Amino acid sequence: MGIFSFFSKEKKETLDKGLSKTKENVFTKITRAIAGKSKVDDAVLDNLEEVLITSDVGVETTLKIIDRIEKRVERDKYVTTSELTGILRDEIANLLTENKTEDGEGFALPEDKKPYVIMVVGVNGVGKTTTIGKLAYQFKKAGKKVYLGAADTFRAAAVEQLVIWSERVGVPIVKQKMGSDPASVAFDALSSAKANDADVVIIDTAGRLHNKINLMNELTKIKNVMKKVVPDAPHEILLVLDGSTGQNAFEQAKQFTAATEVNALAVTKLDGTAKGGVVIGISDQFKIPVKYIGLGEGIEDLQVFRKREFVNSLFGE
Ligand SMILES: Nc1nc2c(ncn2[C@@H]2O[C@H](COP(=O)(O)OP(=O)(O)OP(=O)(O)O)[C@@H](O)[C@H]2O)c(=O)[nH]1
Ligand SMILES: [Mg+2]
Repeated sequence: MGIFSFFSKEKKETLDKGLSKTKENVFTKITRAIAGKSKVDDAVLDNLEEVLITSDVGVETTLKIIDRIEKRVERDKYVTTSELTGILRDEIANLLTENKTEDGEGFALPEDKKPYVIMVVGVNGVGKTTTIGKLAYQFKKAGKKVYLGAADTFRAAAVEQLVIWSERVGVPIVKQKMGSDPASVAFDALSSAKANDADVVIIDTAGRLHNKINLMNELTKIKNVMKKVVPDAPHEILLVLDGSTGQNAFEQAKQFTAATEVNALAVTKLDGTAKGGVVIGISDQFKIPVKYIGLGEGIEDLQVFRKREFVNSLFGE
């Protein structure tokens, strides 16, 4: 695979390390669920169901997984409990990769959309600005010309935070003063990006406004203004979710996808949480692909979500 090997040893280490708490949690529970049992029977399956639900996989996805394992146990007659994690890993990976979107190949951008416009949305504190910084770094590393737009004008610190990322990565940023119209910042950012022949422009937005209706109206306004510069923009509306909030992330995904045309998801803060199972549920239940996962605060700690590698890392290979 040479230079096109997207899953290097370093990336695997970051993933394994990031998911270690979730992994530990899941393994401890599974060990408890099969204690004293040599064979996978109904009682073990009941326990397993509880393990998955309490690991934030979500009820619907858990039931699908249990159903698959039940079928397998029926087919194979005698399944030992020592085979269980291997089976779990296979069945979850199969479930996620069946009839679903392909995994992304690295941090790629479509060639025919220039500038490719990414609008980043999500409630406050989930990791939007950080994800933008990490994404900008990856795109730049891939040789792309990147522009940032600081359309979170709600707080002064928000603009400053994105300025710091722009300096760290070494990419231009378009900003105005705090309190200015976010749509106007987006307009300027897209205009500059277009005039300078940029490949990609990433727009930060506020997660907190006076209320939810305001927030949604503002996002609509930003979107509409973008179209004046790039008619088919935004190409990507990336919803950022904080994985460490578990089922809450699920709820946010439901609400946002109902209110805006989100077409990509990023799940952050998977390091330092035992709730990483939530990615499995989100990936299974939303038609929108999980494109990126956040595994730390560092510039390198964003990865393209690859289903099988994720499951392999979680359940050991
Ligand atoms: N451990 C960890 N921390 C993260 C990750 N992503 C973001 N953070 C941290 O989460 C905090 C909030 O991140 P921000 O990027 O400021 O979140 P935001 O969505 O832009 O927040 P607002 O602008 O207030 O809406 C920061 O301290 C980040 O360093 C991650 O993947 N892992
Ligand atoms: Mg922010």
